[in-house]
Parts: sequence; C-alpha cells; structure tokens
Amino acid sequence: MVEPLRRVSREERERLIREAGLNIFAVPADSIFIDLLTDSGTSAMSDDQWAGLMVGDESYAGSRNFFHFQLAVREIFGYQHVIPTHQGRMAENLLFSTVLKAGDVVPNNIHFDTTRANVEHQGAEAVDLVIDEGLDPVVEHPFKGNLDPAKLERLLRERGGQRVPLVMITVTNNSGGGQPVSIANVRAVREVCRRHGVPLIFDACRFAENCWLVKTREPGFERRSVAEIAREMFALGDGCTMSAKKDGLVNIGGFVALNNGEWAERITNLLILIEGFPTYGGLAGRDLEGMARGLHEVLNEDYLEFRIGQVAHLGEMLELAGVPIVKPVGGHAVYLDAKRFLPHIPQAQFPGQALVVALYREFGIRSVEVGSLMFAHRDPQSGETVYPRLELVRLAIPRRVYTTEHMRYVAESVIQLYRDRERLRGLRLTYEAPVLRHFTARLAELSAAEAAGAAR
Ligand code: P71
Repeated sequence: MVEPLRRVSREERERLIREAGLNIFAVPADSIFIDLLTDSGTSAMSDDQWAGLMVGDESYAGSRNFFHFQLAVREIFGYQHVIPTHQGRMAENLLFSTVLKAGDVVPNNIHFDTTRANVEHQGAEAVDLVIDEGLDPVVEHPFKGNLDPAKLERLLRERGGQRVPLVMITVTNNSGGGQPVSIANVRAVREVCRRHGVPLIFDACRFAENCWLVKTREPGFERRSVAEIAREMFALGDGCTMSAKKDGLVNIGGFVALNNGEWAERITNLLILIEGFPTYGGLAGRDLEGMARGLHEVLNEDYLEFRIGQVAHLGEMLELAGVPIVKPVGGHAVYLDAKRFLPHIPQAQFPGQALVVALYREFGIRSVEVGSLMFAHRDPQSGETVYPRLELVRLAIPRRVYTTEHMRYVAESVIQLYRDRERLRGLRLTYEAPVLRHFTARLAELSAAEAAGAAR
C-alpha cells in the first residue's frame, strides 16, 4: 500500500500552527509532510498481519484470535495471565488502580508521561531512579536506561513507612532518550526487589528494540537470539504492561501480563467494568490477531537491524553536522538536545517547543517536545516551578514507513534550522490543563522585547 504525502506551503503551515496555538498535536495530520510525532500506532502492518485481520473472529466471548494472542504473549513474555486492553495507558490504569493506594511510592527508571500520570492519579508518588549517566545527554554509556540499584536500595530502606507495591523498569527508557536497559542491570534490580519482597513489573512497550540493543551492546549476548534475550529478561520480572502500538506493530492494542493470579483476577474484574470482556479487552478480534502476529514479527532480526540502523543513520547525519543530539542514539527516535540547540532560550520559555514549532513551520516536519512543556511542575511545598533536567525534542521514527530519502530530508532540514537557530524565540503558555497539559496546551511566541525581559 502506498500513501501520498502532501506538501503544504509555508504560508499555510504558518497559519495552521498559529491556529493550533503553537501546539503540534492540534495540526491536522493531512497538513504534515513528514510525521515524526510518535512511533506509537503509526507503524505499517505486514502482509501477514493484514491477512490475519481477515480471519478475525468477532465472537463476544472466546474468540479464536484471543487464544492466538494469549499463546503469543505466553511464549514471548512467559507470564501466565494475559489481559488484553485497547492501549498501554489502560493497562497502566488497571494495574495501578488495583495495586496502589494513596501515599504509595512507585520507582521506575523514568516514568513515561502517561505512567507518571496514572500513578499520581491514585495519589501515589512516581519516583525516577535512572543512573546519573541517563540524565546527561552527552556522556556515552551503552545502557543509559539502567535503573540505579543503589538508589533503589536507598529508597526501599529510607521509605520504611511508605508502601512500595511494585518496581517498574521501562524498556527502552522513552523519556530518557529511548535508551536501553542491560540484562545485567535487570538482574541487579531483581536482586534488590527480591531482598525487599517487591514485585518487578516491566513497561514493555519497546522490548524488542531493547533486546536488540542488548544483543549488539552487552558482552555475552552476541550469539543469543533476540527472542531468547527477551525470555531471559522477562523471566527476571513478575509481569508487564505493554502498549502494543510500539513493538506490537499494530495501530491499536495493549495488555497486562502477570504471574500473580490474585492481581490478575482483580484486574480482570475491573476490566469487565470499564474496558470489555476478558477475551477482547476493548479490541476487535481482528486487532488481537494483528497483535499476535506483530509480537512475533518484531523479533525478526533482519527487521530489527534495519530498524535500529535507520534511526542510527539519522543520528549520524545530524551529528556529523554538529547538531546537538542525545548520545548514543537509542531505539526508536533521535532526540535533539534543545538546551544546547537553543542556549539563548531559557527553560521557562519552552526551548524544546520553540524547536518543534519551527521544524513544522519551516519544513513541514512534526516532532514532539519531551521537556518543560511535558514535565515541568510546581513543587507543592515551595510553590516554585521544577524543570526537568532534560529538555529534548524527539524525532520518533514510525516502523516500516519511511525511506532513507525521507530521513535525508529530515536531517537536511534540522541542519538548516540549526544554522538559523538564533532567529528562534521563546514561548509562553496561554492555556494549560491540570494534567498531561502538553496534549492540549496553547502557547504564544514572545516578542523580542518580552524574550529579553523574561530572560533577565
Ligand atoms: C509515545 C507514546 C504515545 C504518546 C504519548 C504522548 C505524546 C505522544 C504520543 C506511550 C507510552 C510509552 C511508554 C514507555 C506507556 C505508554 C502509553 N508513548 N509507556 O512515546 O512510551 O501507551 O499510548 O498505548 O497508551 O509517543 P499508550
């Protein structure tokens, strides 16, 4: 199947982004030339997956596609109880509303935005414990997604009064630059969890990409298949949540998989109340078939080599031209370091979002901010705004969609923007929602005088 790309004039893009309140989520997709907003749900399905849709069994209960899906998850992840959901955040919501209470603490390498929001929605605290290298865009380390076992040990000791019902590890670590977690690190975290009697749950969105990076970067895994590495990794944990819109290679779908039968039973009861019957979980039978096939396909190593290579190639083109990016390049995206790209714009003026706006206005490319618009928040004690360490712009590459030629266009555009960077100005918010504000925020560009005044 071939999809046409539409070129939109600069005047039209200028008008569209202004009408969108400088929020790229509000620009219609038809008016975007290269869409790197996300790799979530945007991948192209294979011939085999499309064929699978044709054998969808839309029975309310006991659809054959559910059993295919259940078998695939059990084979790949090794967990006994498999609960389908329509996407990842529903898996998170079901898990957290079942096992968390107000005042609990949930550690993670770095919580993704929906994960953090779902933890906080239960009145619990989301704590990020990535290794220090993971918060430095420049330092080279093969596994910058690793969760620091010493920080975890300290947290589990010092928060004696508070419950820690589970520890999470996000593979790959999306908010920290799509960085992988090593098997050695999972083992170390597992050991801390075991000593404290706390279950370990993976956020498995990009598990195949993580396991490919283990195969190519972690000593001792060169000759192991990605499927074997995945089995080894998941055997170290007690369950996972998954948005299959990433490494499930589908446009919609997700699941919770667990070994704990008591948790699974409580989640299933809640699933029936808010999502659907346990053998479809908010999806059509054909969607379950697409996931069953996609979860196996994503482990194909020729595919993974091309996929990770394409992302790395975009990174290399940018790096050669001196554009500041997060190093090393991770699994699903190249992340621009907005702090170094736009040093003249302070974090309070959303340099990442200014870059997102300019990439669309000048070149028709859609990216997403992962920085102060997504993560800055007011400290409840001091009332001061706390800014995230990393101020990034993510160029996420949909799976099996774009060619090298498209990547070259993206690289040339970003390089040109980097040369013209001094012309970019900071932004201010004109509207924000109380949670997950980046999806619906509206902003305005500061005038030259305002920018100078605010920076002072
Ligand atoms: C991504 C997304 C989806 C998204 C989020 C915010 C803005 C634009 C797009 C979703 C994730 C994720 C991780 C590690 C859970 C979810 C939720 N990521 N964990 O990266 O990356 O999954 O979207 O299926 O509900 O663009 P869901």
